[in-house]
Amino acid sequence: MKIGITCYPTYGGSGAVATALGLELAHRGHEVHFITYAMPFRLRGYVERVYFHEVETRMAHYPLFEHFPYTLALASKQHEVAQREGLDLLHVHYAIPHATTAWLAREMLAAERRLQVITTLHGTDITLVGQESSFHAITRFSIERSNAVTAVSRYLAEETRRAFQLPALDIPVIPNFVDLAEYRPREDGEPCSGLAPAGHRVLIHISNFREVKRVQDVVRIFARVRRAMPATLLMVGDGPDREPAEQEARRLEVAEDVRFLGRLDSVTTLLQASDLFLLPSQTESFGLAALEAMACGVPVVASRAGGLPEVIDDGVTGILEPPGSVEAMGRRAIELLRDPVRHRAMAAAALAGARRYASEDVVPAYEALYQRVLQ
Ligand code: GMT
Repeated sequence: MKIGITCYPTYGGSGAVATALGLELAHRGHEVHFITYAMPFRLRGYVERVYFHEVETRMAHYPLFEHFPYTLALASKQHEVAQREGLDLLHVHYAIPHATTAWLAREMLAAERRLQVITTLHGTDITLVGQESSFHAITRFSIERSNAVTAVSRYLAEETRRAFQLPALDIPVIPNFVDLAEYRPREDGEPCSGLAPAGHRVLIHISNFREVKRVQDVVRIFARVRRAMPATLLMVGDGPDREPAEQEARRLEVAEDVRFLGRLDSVTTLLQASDLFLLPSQTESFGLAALEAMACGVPVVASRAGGLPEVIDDGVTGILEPPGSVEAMGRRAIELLRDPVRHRAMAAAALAGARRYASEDVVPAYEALYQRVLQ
């Protein structure tokens, strides 16, 4: 098949999933065309059957456009690539604006031939952006006009039907997936990372530091752990709440043991060096970063919110507490870290839990959906 993929190329779960999917599909013999404004952050170097088409984000010397109409440029590029490369389908990740521009591209091509549009919903496109009054109607419209819509968790499928009053809409759940060859526990004998002083337990958080991630809670949970034992917190990523998190670390007098590492493309070595992953988000449709941690044998302390309970089994593969319950998350993290036998058992269960989401088992579900839509 010839598949066009549009996603946000920046640091975030939906772009990571879309890129991993494209690479897996190419590996399985399909031709994949990424259409977006920058090279997706996990797409690096030449890969056979993978192409990147850059969308313009500005126009020189045209003062009328105070705000460049990126969505129109994207729709035009999707149409152009679909026509020139003979794409069978456009698979767009994150509804706004990608499902809308894909619909436009399909309409532009309609006189010549059919182009199928598949939209994968990832989370905040439904739970935050799509429910803003300025986007609600167009999100609903674009979802309804897609030839197929998938969601990354049962929670998100249900929330979509509820928020857009589409009770009968078929939304197959195709969960996020992980490459178990890349995300795997550190093997005995592999060198340690030297990320923390000897004797320190290592806690880690990875995100885009947006409000929904509650990164200050990450620091608060860590501060409790730090008072109980020597520990280091690795903060990976960047975004609007990085500065407040740094301030919180100083206020709680743990700044010395919190390392802000910024955005990193590859996080496997860091995960492999960690004892706990912290994800106390307000909500999470799935929690891809949690899955990647589990695949490295790292138990996750997370919020009992959104789709996280579908990924993490409380008390077995990780710890779940309501969003904002810093005290309970900190207490249970300390109990776990103080009990090496339980920690080992939970790490092994986390790894086993992650195996349910192996890329080789999940990617064929997308291929089957493409085939169904194309018939
Ligand atoms: O979580 C983010 O801030 C990034 C966002 C995205 O769209 O890039 O992530 C969403 O999609 C991920 C991939 O499907 C999910 O694993 C995340 O849970 C989801 N984020 C939220 O629902 C907050």
